[in-house]
Amino acid sequence: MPDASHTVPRHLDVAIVGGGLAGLYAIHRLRRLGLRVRAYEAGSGVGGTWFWNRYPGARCDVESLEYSYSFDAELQQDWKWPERYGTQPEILKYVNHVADRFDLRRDVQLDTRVKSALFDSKANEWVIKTDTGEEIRARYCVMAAGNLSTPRVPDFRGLQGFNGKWYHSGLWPHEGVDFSDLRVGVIGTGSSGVQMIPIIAEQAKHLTVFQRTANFSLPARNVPMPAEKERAHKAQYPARRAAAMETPFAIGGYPKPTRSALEVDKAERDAAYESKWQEGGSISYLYAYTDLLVNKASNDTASEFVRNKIRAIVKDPRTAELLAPKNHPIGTKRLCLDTNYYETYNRPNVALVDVRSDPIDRITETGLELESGTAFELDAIVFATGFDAMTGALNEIDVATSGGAVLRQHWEGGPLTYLGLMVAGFPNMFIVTGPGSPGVKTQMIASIEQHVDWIADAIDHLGRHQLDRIEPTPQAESEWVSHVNQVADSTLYPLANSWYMGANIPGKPRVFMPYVGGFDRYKRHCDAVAAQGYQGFTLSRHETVAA
Ligand code: N01
Repeated sequence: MPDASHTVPRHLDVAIVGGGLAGLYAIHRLRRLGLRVRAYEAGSGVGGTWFWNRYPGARCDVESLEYSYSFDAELQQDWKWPERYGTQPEILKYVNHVADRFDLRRDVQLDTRVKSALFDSKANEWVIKTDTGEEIRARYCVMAAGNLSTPRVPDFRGLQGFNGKWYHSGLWPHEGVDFSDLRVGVIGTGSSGVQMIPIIAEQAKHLTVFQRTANFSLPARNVPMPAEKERAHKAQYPARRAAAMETPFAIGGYPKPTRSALEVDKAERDAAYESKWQEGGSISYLYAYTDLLVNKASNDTASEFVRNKIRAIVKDPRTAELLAPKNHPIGTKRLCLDTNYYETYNRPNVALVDVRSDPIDRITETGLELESGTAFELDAIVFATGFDAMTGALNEIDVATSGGAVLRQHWEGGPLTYLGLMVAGFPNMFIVTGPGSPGVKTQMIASIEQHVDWIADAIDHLGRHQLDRIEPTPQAESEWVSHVNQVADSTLYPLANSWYMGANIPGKPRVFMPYVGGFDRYKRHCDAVAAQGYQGFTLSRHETVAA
């Protein structure tokens, strides 16, 4: 690691934290304004999520023709996605192609973790320090550090003494892992667990899955990209992208539902669910009726349909019942997509263990032990236990101001933002797809582009009006947080203990973090705020003192 502790600070217009999909687009977009920008990335390569999450079976659960950048017409025409849903290696290849094609690499500094960001009010600059000892001074700071980028291994006793190897889905070794002939334990059955379990089961001598919460999963129905589908999609790409902007999930191609699930009889409903089940994909299923995420009785019909599918697929009735989720409505935890997930439990080398009724007590030298004393011999343990979502990455950085504000303290009771884009008391710091934004509930790249475009327009607006400081008013922030909560409370989302609520991290405040009013509504609101002269923000000019 270079020791740059004695080098002079680097001066930028915009410092970007993160070199994933958001950081890269921010470089591209902000450079076009003529700004000096640079992104700081902890990994040794670009790609963020897709750089780190290399576990077996890692694949996007949004179709690739949608889950891709829209900002360049030629890029989206040229790139050929080989399958309906991109695998991690394919998506990482795509991100690297984008970095080269738009000459972004020269402004990404790899192997550099941002440790602190202090707003120097007098100089009107963010002072950023890295683990390489560098100091960067920038007028604006864009936090593009990701929502699911702080992997979390539960605090089990004994892990350090485990004789086998252990892994976390989000920190997977680049050289891959060979589980042949091993007794493997996977802890966690969220999106990552559901994707890796069928593949590890094929390799391992024996696989034990430790499940705390059964999750709903639908078949992805991945296929090689049908040539005609690709041709038709690309022929209408701009219109399809525009149509996606008018949907709650920023994903186009699904007919808008018009009826409540309770307006039709059971036979018709089940036929609709069956057709969605055969089609594959989560949005399609949740879009079957207008009210699946807001009306518990409607949701029950969709939940029970999937539970019955699980009962039909899994041969052992006790295992099937354990896998059939009963403690949350379908869609209120992230709905998983899988390939042969439930079928995997019919394999003779796979066992499911319920760690809700009998939690994991400790990791032993040779495996793990439950509170009841039941022990499992394991050669490898995989933690598919998720992330300190949405706030983890920012809270790991010491974000503060010279006036004494500290972000961790400001967010002690849960994250507070205005539009998910800025925080009161922290001027000139923007967040991409942060808490209070719909990002994680949408096609993420669409949200990234919308957020970064909004941020770029705001910075441009300031420059054109000889202004150099923007921050939300405390009132606008508090009203937005109330609105986010009200919208969440009008849905079924709060009924689940999900990472949306911070529920997976012991001690984290239980606050519903994403905005679930829909991407379409959110975008219109952001546009209106900007059109009304950045309503809810204070824009000002500061006589700056040279550092
Ligand atoms: O993490 P998760 P993930 N003892 O938090 C369990 C995105 N993503 O990495 O539900 C036992 O969803 C925990 O149990 P519970 C996507 O947005 C996308 O799978 O808290 N178990 C849960 O089962 C996704 O939602 C893609 O009771 C423990 C699991 O670990 C997000 O990333 C693929 C435990 C964690 O599930 C996170 O997904 C992968 C403990 N002490 C990820 N602690 C695609 O695009 C936790 N668990 C397809």
